[in-house]
Amino acid sequence: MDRRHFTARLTLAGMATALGAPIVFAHKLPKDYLPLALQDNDPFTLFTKDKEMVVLNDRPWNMEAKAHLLNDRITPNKYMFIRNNGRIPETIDTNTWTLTVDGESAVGTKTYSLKDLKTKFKHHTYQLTLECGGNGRSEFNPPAKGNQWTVGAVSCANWTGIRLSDVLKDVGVKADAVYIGYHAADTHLSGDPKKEPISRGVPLAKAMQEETLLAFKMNGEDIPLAHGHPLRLVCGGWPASTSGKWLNGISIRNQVHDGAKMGGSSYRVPCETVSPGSKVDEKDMCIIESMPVKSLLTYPKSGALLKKGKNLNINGHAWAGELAVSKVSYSIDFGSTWQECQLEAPANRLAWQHFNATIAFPKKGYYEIWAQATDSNGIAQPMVLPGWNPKGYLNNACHRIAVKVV
Ligand SMILES: Nc1nc2c(c(=O)[nH]1)N[C@H]1C(S)=C(S)[C@@H](COP(=O)(O)O)O[C@H]1N2
Ligand SMILES: [Mo]
Repeated sequence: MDRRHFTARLTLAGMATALGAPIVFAHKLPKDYLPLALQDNDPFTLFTKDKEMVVLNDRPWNMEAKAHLLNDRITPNKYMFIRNNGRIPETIDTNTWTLTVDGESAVGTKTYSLKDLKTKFKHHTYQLTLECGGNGRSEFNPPAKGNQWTVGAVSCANWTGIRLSDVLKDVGVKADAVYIGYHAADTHLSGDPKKEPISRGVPLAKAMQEETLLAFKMNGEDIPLAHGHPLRLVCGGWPASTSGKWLNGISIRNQVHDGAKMGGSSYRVPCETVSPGSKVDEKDMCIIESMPVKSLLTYPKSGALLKKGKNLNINGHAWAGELAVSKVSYSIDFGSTWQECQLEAPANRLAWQHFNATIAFPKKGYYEIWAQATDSNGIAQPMVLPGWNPKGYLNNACHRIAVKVV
């Protein structure tokens, strides 16, 4: 794992961010000397992640959770997946950080300091589900290139910030605006400063939703470096690629935003179902918007042993993009029969919903528990893989865990 590549390029400010404290005698620090606390660092320490998290790539850093690590009602940082397209910015100075709004803005280009944003606009907190569009990619066949996410590229944290709509109203959105695009401070893997690693966006209607935030806090604290410190766009329920980290710009567009990773097969799927392995023309690809209904069994851990005669309490979360989840069921007979779970209402729109059930097993032996969620439009998760697509997005097949009754 090439962690030196990350730490050796750190500036003093970058080191202080990674250390979580300023280096008091920084002016005495020998040139090219890496502080011990960073030398000993593995990505888990560096990003304060649990050691059970799984690293999928180190250039750029990508890390996912295992299902049982996501059992908390609100995902703590240590279990939150990391998905980066480029290099994490090395120098973050919150005193000089700005957000520039340009494009179809009535007042023209306007720049806000972090302080302006925090003091000028009202603060709001929401629990927002963020799932990578590629979560579940590892199951597709023929396989798709990219991080081989299993089930752990999803989180639901408490995000605090200001409404993007308040800022858009502050500049005034011109009548021909239809979309917004984000710009961020991470850098392209090639090192080319003119290239953005990713610059995606959402239609104006999504940007104007009350839950769409410019966030500066996650779970009550400054957003951790890997998750977009000091400012992040958060668009709950949509592919998490629309939630730009290290945000420094918003462009109001009079056309669909055409930044990096908006075209081709990036975060787009065939508009109509295609047979696995097909080549799909660019013009037949559609941008992923609201994520599909999905659920995750977070307790027990797959492979659990249970004493015969004991009941098993299972629990997990379910989410459905812009929609709510109306029902979650479980099966212990490979989908032949289903029982309904208890399902809680979401803390707010776009937050995942918790479910639980108590299962009595008929006799000793091997079982699988399958969970299936249904959205408020009556659409349920498929039991097997949904439609194949070139980049392996949107796998919302039912999650399954194994249990042995002994
Ligand atoms: N600036 C920037 N924002 C970004 C990305 C990125 O690489 N750079 N990755 C996106 C993708 S593809 C995902 S899935 C989410 C991951 O968010 P997380 O790392 O906080 O879990 O961030 C999104 N926002
Ligand atoms: Mo993603």
